[in-house]
Amino acid sequence: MTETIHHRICPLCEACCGLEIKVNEGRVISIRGDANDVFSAGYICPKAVALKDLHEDPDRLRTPLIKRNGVFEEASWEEAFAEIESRLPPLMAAHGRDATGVVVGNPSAHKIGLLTYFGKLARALGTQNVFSASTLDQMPKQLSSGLMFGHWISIALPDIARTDLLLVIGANPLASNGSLWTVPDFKGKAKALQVRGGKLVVIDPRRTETAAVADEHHFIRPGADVFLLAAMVQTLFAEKLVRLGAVAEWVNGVEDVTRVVATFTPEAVAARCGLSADTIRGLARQLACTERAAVYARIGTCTQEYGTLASWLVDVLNVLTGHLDQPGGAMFAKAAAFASNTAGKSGIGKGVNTGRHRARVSCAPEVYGELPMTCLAEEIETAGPGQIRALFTVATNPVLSSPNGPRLAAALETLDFMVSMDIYLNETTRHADVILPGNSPLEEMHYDVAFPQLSWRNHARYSPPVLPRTAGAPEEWQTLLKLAAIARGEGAQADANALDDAQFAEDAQRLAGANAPAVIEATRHLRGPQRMLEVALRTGPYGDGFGSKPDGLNLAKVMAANATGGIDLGALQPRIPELLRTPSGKIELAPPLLLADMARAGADLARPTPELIIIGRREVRSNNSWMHNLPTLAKGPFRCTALVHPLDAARWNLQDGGLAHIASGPRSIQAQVQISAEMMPGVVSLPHGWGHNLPGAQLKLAAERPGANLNALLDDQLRDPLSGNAVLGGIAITMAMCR
Ligand SMILES: Nc1nc2c(c(=O)[nH]1)N[C@H]1C(S)=C(S)[C@@H](COP(=O)(O)OP(=O)(O)OC[C@H]3O[C@@H](n4cnc5c(=O)[nH]c(N)nc54)[C@H](O)[C@@H]3O)O[C@H]1N2
Ligand SMILES: Nc1nc2c(c(=O)[nH]1)N[C@H]1C(S)=C(S)[C@@H](COP(=O)(O)OP(=O)(O)OC[C@H]3O[C@@H](n4cnc5c(=O)[nH]c(N)nc54)[C@H](O)[C@@H]3O)O[C@H]1N2
Ligand code: SF4
Ligand SMILES: [Mo]
Repeated sequence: MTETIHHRICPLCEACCGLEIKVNEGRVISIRGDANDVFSAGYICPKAVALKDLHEDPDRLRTPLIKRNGVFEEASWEEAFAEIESRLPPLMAAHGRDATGVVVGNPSAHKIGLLTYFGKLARALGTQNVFSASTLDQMPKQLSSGLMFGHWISIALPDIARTDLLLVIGANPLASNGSLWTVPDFKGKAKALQVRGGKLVVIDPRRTETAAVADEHHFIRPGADVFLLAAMVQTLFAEKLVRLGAVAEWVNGVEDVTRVVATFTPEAVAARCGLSADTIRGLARQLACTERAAVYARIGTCTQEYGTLASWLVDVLNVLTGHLDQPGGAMFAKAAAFASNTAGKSGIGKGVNTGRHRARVSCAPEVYGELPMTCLAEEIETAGPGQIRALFTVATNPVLSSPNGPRLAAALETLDFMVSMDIYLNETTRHADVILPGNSPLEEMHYDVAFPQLSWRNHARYSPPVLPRTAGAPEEWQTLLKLAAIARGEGAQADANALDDAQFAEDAQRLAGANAPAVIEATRHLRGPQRMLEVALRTGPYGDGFGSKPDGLNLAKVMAANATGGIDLGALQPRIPELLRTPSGKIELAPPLLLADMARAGADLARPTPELIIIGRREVRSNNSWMHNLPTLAKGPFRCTALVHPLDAARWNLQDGGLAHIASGPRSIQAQVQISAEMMPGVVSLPHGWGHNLPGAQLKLAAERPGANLNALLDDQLRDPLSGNAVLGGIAITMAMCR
């Protein structure tokens, strides 16, 4: 066999870099950046190379496992589905649909099959117990964007190629490679901004890798972003710096915002923020007085008690300074496929609602059909109608990734039945009765469903499979369809492709109405996500309209461009009012739900700051909880360390390299101390996703240096009440050396 070259989008983080992968005799021999990629131009980070390790990892599951008498045994796919069929329907018959629950995790956003078919399983179960990593992450931004612009995917992102001032709050794209913002090579783009005379300003309780390359960095007390942002908005009004610019005629609610921020003067918030009033005013003035400027905020501002308010105020700033939807400001992508904010009537819509149902135990409102992940344990533990007895987990590891992981682990043990779709026997899936493995990303075709909606530039890139699939292994969308069929009582025998044809016929009817027969006929040669992609591309904003716009895109054209780096669809373009889907057809600057919540923040302004608090951290060679078993990433210095400022180390007698006991309320962990002047005094930083020392997991390499589980320390009862998002930082702790 000869060497072949393949082009594939990296599925390991939101940057979606184009890779060039060389294969010989069925083995990957090299992975590097694809210099011809129209979107990422050759950029990669060290994780890309680990795709080879992931593919070859001896611990990666390749066959289903069934637990019998407490021991996992390898099983055929038929046996695994038969086991599920024998156990799930009787449970549903006895206890009802809400006795089931389903959790979906982060890697599903990087697999088209999981993303486009997960909903079919959730619908077939018919349960209100739907959970995802979104409520450990970006739900506040989804909610604030939905309330302001009418759709959760309408998230404004910096037009970095043309901006002259970028204010980054609670994000570290140099380590994370960007989030809710697909921007490969942030560092190169930030450098270009500086070369053309622009400025990068970072606000973070740690002098991060991003802060280190910035022109200005300001420490902020964790959790205080809502106050900083409100005071910046207040400054704009007080100093008459408000300028709505091009979107002026599309903005509702400016007066309400003026009123609600009135008491949040820079002086009033300074102490709580740990920033001087002058600094806060200066930030507002810079933003207002720079022609092309944008505010971008991410997980540090979402995973806190006022996550939705902070996410909202970021866009309030972008609107009030005339930077929303303007070149060089905060703009909206227009994706070629699956772009809900291009569907239906242009410029107006139903808007969004929350609380259509509520969590049984906590009464937390549903948001976009989901309940807070931090409600999962209590929904399993608490007896009564609707108690979760059977759980599906799909590409998620909440025992490590969700606050109070040990409580959740104990709860999972009490389930009557648990099925995990995952590639590892890990801290979460060890609790399952059946594990159904997904395929290596190299074995599947891919097209990003979510990230082109959040990209720094519009593009369409398709990746064919690089390597053949293990014989007999279904694709993950086929597994989801089989599980859905079992949940509907149709049994395990049904053929996944036949199920797909039937479902597609229904979908086509819904989407294309009278044209459904023509759409079905035109896509007869395709199946699964590939068929959905063809329909999405052709009916999308750049599509050929199934022939009505012959120059437009279709799957064949996008596939053909794989060899040449994909299709570039140009720089971001203004999209207001076309993008709006609010009932008013306006930008809702002052949604009542958010205005009302400002009183909660106001009442909290004077709360004293604890002496020592903990926040999270990301490292470029790690990814949430599941890449610590890959040799290329696991080597090198130990990364799960608690960064402590020298003053705090002296005060609490903490020694560099030593093991410290960290306690918060009744919970505690032990972590290695690393003294670092990068930290704001009084703030400790520890990465999440570690703690690979739990019995029953099969992660040989990760277990050698397990690290500490930050989420064993965090309180699962702390949430942003509007979005249901977990609070993952700003938690009071005490620290002392272990003896
Ligand atoms: N304290 C703290 N906790 C956090 C965070 C934080 O900043 N601080 N961050 C939060 C954020 S932003 C997120 S997104 C969540 C992530 O939390 P999760 O959604 O739970 O994601 P991971 O921890 O990455 O676990 C991914 C799981 O998917 C499996 N997997 C990987 N690839 C595949 C595949 O191709 N198919 C299948 N079926 N399974 C696969 C892995 O084996 C693993 O079990 O963590 C959150 N938790
Ligand atoms: N290498 C790597 N890349 C990743 C991941 C990973 O685990 N590893 N995870 C991926 C996922 S799932 C996501 S969601 C993204 C997240 O992407 P980012 O949002 O860029 O995530 P972080 O790197 O954790 O940066 C968050 C920053 O917020 C700061 N911070 C903490 N609390 C506060 C606060 O209260 N206020 C302010 N202003 N700042 C605060 C932290 O110090 C940190 O620097 O990264 C993705 N990319
Ligand atoms: S930054 Fe790294 S992990 Fe993220 S997509 Fe690019 S190569 Fe993959
Ligand atoms: Mo995330």
